[in-house]
Amino acid sequence: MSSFIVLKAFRRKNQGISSTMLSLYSSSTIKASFHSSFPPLRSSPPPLSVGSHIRLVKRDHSVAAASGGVSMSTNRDSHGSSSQVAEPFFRSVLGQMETVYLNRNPTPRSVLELVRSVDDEQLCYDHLAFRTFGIGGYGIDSLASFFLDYGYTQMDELRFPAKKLRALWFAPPHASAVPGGSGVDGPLPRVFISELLVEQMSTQTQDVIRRYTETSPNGRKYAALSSALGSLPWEKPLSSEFEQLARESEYAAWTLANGYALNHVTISVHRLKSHLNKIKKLNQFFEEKGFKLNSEGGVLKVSPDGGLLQSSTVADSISFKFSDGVTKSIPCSYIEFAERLVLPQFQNVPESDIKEFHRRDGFEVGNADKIFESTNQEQLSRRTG
Ligand code: OOG
Ligand code: NI
Repeated sequence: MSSFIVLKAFRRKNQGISSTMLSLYSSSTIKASFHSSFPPLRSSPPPLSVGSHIRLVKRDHSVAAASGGVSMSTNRDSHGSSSQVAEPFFRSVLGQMETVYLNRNPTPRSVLELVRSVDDEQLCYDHLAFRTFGIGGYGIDSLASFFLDYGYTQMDELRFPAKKLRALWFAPPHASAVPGGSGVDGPLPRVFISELLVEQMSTQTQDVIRRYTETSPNGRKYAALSSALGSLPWEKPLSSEFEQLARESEYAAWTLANGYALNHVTISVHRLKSHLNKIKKLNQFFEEKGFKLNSEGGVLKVSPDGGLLQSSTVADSISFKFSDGVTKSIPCSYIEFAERLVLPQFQNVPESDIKEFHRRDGFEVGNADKIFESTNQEQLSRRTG
């Protein structure tokens, strides 16, 4: 048994006798839970990068202690044993979120069709992304609870002070994907949820957001349902209120009108099998076909470590009927591409043995900051180059 132990403390509201439970994770459990595709148990811990240890601690909200010999462990990830939402149900909710998204957004629909026409093997989603209002219980947590109940784990926080946003991403549990399954039937995607720091907005903007969230305070309990149905959990706004928000924050206006609807899905580029499995080739392919890619800071967004490469289309517009009867064309959703390169410590692993955990994980503030602009009016009204 390994000497690395993570002590996890969590509270259970509905438990009468013991309100606090401690569970101990041995490193082998961590290996299984740290990423969906860690290899079978090995006698030594996996070669974690410096940042990984910190992430583990953060991820479990726990205290890491180096004390050996404790064999009590809970494998939250073993199939079905502790997930509090059944897999078929979980996947069908994701499928409904995707259906709403595909019905509203023709560009993501054609992008997916085109990729499938070239690459007819498995198409995997790297992540799903959502936006929220960080106020009155409507923030990240309102939607995250659905993913946490399925066994997702909270990972890093990203901050965007200029945009008055913060985000968290969540790693999927180790789940037995349908072999060869694509999209929501494939390997479970990461989840990226952001929230507007509402208290930092002007009083006029806060007033509008509070008006909608406070008059439907229980809407926050149905975030996942709202997303799967594509219905706002609050009343339809006035066009003037949408305009008021749009002047201050494009994100705020988007969220007021689109609510919990899927903001984008991201195609896992490196997991494609054709020549499109290099993001530069994929970008070129779509630009040649006349698709408009988000050009903010350059079409290709590269993390400082060089390992995470991202690009995205510009959001589609949708005709939205406001409560005052005014109909406007407003930004809806987009599709993203992400290529994760093999980490330096795994450079000598044979290509056929490369798994997702060998690659750059997580997100990058600098990339994300520019990807947010995919729904910005400036990008939408840009002419194709
Ligand atoms: C999210 C933008 C950031 C990423 O992968 O870094 C992002 C959004 O537009 O809501 O998707
Ligand atoms: Ni994204």
